[in-house]
Amino acid sequence: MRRKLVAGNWKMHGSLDFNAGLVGRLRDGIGEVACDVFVCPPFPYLAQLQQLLAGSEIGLGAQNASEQQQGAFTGEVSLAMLRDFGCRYVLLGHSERRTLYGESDALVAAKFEAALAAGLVPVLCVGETLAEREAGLTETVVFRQLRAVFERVSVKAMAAALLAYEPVWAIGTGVTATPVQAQAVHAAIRGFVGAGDAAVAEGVRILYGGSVKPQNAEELFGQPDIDGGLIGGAALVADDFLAICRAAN
Ligand code: G2H
Repeated sequence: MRRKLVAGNWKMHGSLDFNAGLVGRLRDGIGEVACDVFVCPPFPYLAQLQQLLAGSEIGLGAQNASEQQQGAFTGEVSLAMLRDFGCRYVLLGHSERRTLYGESDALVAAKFEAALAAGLVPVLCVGETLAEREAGLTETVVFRQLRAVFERVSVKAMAAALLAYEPVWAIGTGVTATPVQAQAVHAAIRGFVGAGDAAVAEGVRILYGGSVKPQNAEELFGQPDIDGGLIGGAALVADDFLAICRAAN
């Protein structure tokens, strides 16, 4: 039985005041939540969040990291730095990184390998665009993104990671994949991992991301291969995020 998990991806939102208010409300409500929860603020707020979350059940993650350990890489943030600020998780290969910032499958795979080596839990994000879905290429694209990672690490390594399926056409658009559409891809992803290692596939948690809201969370999380969610917009509204977390109970 896989324990459900809900993660908040704040993207490029927040301020010192906003974060303090949001985390205060999350801490007040987290007692009614039974699943694992973590939030990923922008880099400059990691230190603030480390303090705000001290002693709480809510974990801390980052939205990206460098595959390099240190050196002349202007603007980059290392995995060791994330660890210094209490991060346990790191999102990698989010579609906004892939499409807006040109991150390739190979770069995401290098980041994934580096995150495991640094002792963080990488959250590998995969997903297809609308054009790819309409061309019948959903599995081709998602499997290609997974294969790039398995060229660098063994399938067994996925036991220490999380997966997130995020159809690009459902991200921030208000359009959600139907539970049936999402379940089909989640099952395919689990099958792909299972071809390498059945036990790892059975244990790995696969989150769904893309316009998850309190109104659709319960049905999505009720699907057999959907183990929780990666939440963007709704993670910025305490009542909505907590309702989504409770839907995973
Ligand atoms: C997908 C998701 C969080 P949203 O990007 O990663 O965002 O819930 O706003 O679609």
